[in-house]
Amino acid sequence: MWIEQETPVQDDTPILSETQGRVALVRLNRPRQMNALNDALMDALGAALLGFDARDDIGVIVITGNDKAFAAGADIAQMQGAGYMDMLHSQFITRNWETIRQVRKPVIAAVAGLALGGGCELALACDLVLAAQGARFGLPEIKLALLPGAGGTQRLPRAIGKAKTMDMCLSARTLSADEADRCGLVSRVLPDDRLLPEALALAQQMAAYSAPALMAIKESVNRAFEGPLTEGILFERRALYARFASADAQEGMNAFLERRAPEFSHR
Ligand code: CO8
Repeated sequence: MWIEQETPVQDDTPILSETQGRVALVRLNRPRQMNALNDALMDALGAALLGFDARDDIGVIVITGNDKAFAAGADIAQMQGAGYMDMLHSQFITRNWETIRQVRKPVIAAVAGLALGGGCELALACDLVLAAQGARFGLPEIKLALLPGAGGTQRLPRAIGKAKTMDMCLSARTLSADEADRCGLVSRVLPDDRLLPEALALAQQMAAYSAPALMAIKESVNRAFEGPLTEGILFERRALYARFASADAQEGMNAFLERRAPEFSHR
């Protein structure tokens, strides 16, 4: 039985996690602070993601928040009073956000409520973003005289283009789920009460596919954002060739031709 969708009771645990089958669900759990992303939460999230990524019995990870907030951004109370040297020496953001980039398995963000600032950037760092109809996305750092610092100015234009990114970052305008969907920030929009069930069902569907094939696709798609097209195409071709060394690809093709369901060993 998965954690219910309503706002969980806050305790000292900044994230809650559980597994069912080959799917791990990680819930951000600072409801009284709208899931503001302090160090304790980001440390715990990074550890959970890397832990699930290392497990052979987990294929897909889902990150969610609660009905009101996926996450309302960096914890402003934690940042208040910090100076440049504090940021520099403590490697603010770098110290506990880079873990997300190390995760090789697919990560789905299931976003209800507000995804603001670092919360929006966290969703952008995931591979698929499923949004509840009532979700809102924004980068309101300009209101604090700050700027998005966890990839927002870099990942967002790659996802939705310069015009919408400038609007969001310079005016702090938030996007509805439907507008975010039209822009390409969101993979799918779902009725509010269907968000988590649909996200988990999608995760179960994906987790039944070959894990190394999923990882190869994720790695290859991410290459599209990191270098020239020629290099990306070459990387993709090599990744395809490598699939032919896998038991799963042989099984997938055999099963198709034998008109039966494949039995993947995730090898
Ligand atoms: N940090 C800390 N506490 C927060 C945050 C936050 N980002 N957002 C909300 N809270 C707290 C409030 O202080 C309040 O606490 P309390 O009850 O103790 O006073 C509680 O959550 C509820 O908030 P509100 O009373 O304000 O609730 P409303 O429904 O009226 O408003 C909003 C909700 C719209 C989310 C509003 O709280 C808000 O605007 N929050 C700030 C959003 C924001 O500016 N986010 C960007 C932060 S900067 C950032 O993310 C930089 C990114 C850098 C990378 C990330 C590094 C970790």
